[in-house]
Amino acid sequence: MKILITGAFGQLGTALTEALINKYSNNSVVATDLHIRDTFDCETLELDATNLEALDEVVRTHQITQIYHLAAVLSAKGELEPLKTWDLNNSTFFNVLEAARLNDVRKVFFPSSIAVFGADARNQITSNDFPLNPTTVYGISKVAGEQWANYYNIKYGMDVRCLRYPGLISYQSFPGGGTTDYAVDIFHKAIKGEDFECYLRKDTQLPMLYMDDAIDATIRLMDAPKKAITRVGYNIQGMSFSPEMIAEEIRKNIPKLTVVYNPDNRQKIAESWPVALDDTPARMDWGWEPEYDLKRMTEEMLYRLDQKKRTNAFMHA
Ligand code: VAH
Repeated sequence: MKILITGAFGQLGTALTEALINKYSNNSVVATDLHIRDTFDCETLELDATNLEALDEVVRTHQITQIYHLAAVLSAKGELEPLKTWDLNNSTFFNVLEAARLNDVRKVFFPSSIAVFGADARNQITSNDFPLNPTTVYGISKVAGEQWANYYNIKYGMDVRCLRYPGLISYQSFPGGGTTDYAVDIFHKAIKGEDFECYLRKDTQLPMLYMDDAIDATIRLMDAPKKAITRVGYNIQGMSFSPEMIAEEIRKNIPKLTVVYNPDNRQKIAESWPVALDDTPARMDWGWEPEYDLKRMTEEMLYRLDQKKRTNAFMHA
């Protein structure tokens, strides 16, 4: 087992790289990103996934057997430069698929997103088979990614699997350029006793997932026997909440938290996404079962961030 991760220093990559090292071993993981900001307890390389030759060489020389392709521009940042986002998100995934095909890498993981759906999905619990009508470049690139994954599976017998992640909430690192980033930022402000300015309306409900559950789902999906897999893209969610719902939950622990609502361009993106997802196929096919609801996730996030705050204070004392 030799796993290559692209985008290893992103919000998902940071947690997933650690989890894969713990599950397999530090010799089984090669963590890469465009810029190396720190090092994991495994081989850590600088890699530009837009460069097929460089990617092909890493796959070949490290005898990679699985690739987790996490590098991508997220929804909000992606709307600032649509064509560049389309080019980057798609050329990197093409390179991963081609490097995998040319080096007989059988298994590839591609992170899809609730962004594959459009505003017509917003008035119900969105089923896995609901029509995909994305209205962000990020969402369009995720639909294209799922379709290309299906093409390589059929044409070349590869085993590319995708999860449609909701907003991810984690304490290990900040998200970057997403529409759901508020759900992480609010915890950091609450822990510091600062007011929080929210860029979404207080009643904008979205599907969300605590990172531990996202990691569990990813590893469970990739470990599942091929015969259990009935589709390329799986809906998953842990909970569904709005800014005022998470603020209320945090106030059970930090009563003074003040939130000011100042919607910006991300409001329109959020309103084009589902309120909640039906993840029955993931539950039926490979045993998906979230552990964290809003209450437990809030308690865990506040505990972890408070721990980090105390550690930092001690380190700088
Ligand atoms: C984003 N966090 O906001 C990502 C995610 C469901 C949202 O894909 O773009």
